[in-house]
Amino acid sequence: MATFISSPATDRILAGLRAGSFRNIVVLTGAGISTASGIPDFRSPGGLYATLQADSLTASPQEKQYLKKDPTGVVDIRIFAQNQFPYLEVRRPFILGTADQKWKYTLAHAFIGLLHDKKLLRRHYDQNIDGLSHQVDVEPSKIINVHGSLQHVYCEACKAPYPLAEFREAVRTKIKNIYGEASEFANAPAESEHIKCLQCSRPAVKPATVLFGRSLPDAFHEGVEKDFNTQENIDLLIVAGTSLKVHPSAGLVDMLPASVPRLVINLEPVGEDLVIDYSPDNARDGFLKGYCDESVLKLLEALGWKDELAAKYAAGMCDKSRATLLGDK
Ligand code: CNA
Repeated sequence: MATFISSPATDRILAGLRAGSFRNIVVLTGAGISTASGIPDFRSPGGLYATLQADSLTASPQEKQYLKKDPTGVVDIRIFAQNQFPYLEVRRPFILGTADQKWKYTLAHAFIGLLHDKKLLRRHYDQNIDGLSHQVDVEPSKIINVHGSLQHVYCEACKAPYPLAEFREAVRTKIKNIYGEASEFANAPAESEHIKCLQCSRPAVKPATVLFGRSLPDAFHEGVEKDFNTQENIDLLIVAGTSLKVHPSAGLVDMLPASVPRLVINLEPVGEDLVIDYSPDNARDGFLKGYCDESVLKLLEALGWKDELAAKYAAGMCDKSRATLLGDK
């Protein structure tokens, strides 16, 4: 259950939203806004890092050893540059599931859509690569895919693009399944085979997502310049479903004047090192502890926006979020 504890900060944020005085809202999101759709995050107990089976990967003994010690290596350029397989084998169901449009947006995505409908959304900085933020009707220029997207594919070595449909087919037919017979994508070759760049022939093709050790897209820096370094002030920052462990995106929470309130919606407190204040009497930082969808529902009810959101977004959202919204759990 989400807890909606009244505090000076949450009261101030709710009052501002009700009165329509926040018209330049920036939202920073992470994997936790998508977990209701069925996509695991990285750092929770059932997430990718905790469940990684390094021994099942096509990798050298040294690489396996490294990944056992540090599972983040699977999304790190240092491993990918020497071996394409750990990334592609781990990401195979995510790549194929996205191709099959398996996952639908959540209540949290719909809430961001509603902010946009109400002309209150200045920008959505989305660290997720699942594309769900584009399923709600938000102008593409309002969304910054901080860590890239699965919808584009390129060669990590020479940057040449690779056709999306051909890449998905190559992942289906050339990359082995490491998730057992029960996986819905179990139909796979017994051994993995490289997917090579059509231009430079190197086995470095992957979705255009940002690996650890790589720079963020220009769109991120341009957005920060437009949103954070101008006179036209952001008046509310909402941070949802992110551990705030990945920089530089996490640093956005620390780029605003102290007068700008911040609302954190997450299972646990995050960003204390970024000076988010969780003391109950602080007037700046509000905290809605619990599942994003449940906290968003409480927000919608407190604001009287629930019916408006349901009318537009209930039909298209994932089953779990729809059940939360409509109360049929
Ligand atoms: P993370 O580090 O895994 O943190 C997720 C945070 O969300 C944690 O604090 C969790 O406690 C919290 N959380 C999980 N589920 C919920 C929920 N239902 N309600 C509220 N809070 C929840 O993920 P971050 O996004 O912070 O890390 C950034 C990485 C993760 C980015 O590079 C992403 O590309 C990457 N990632 C993306 C996806 C996706 O696209 N859906 C999935 C997994 C990882």
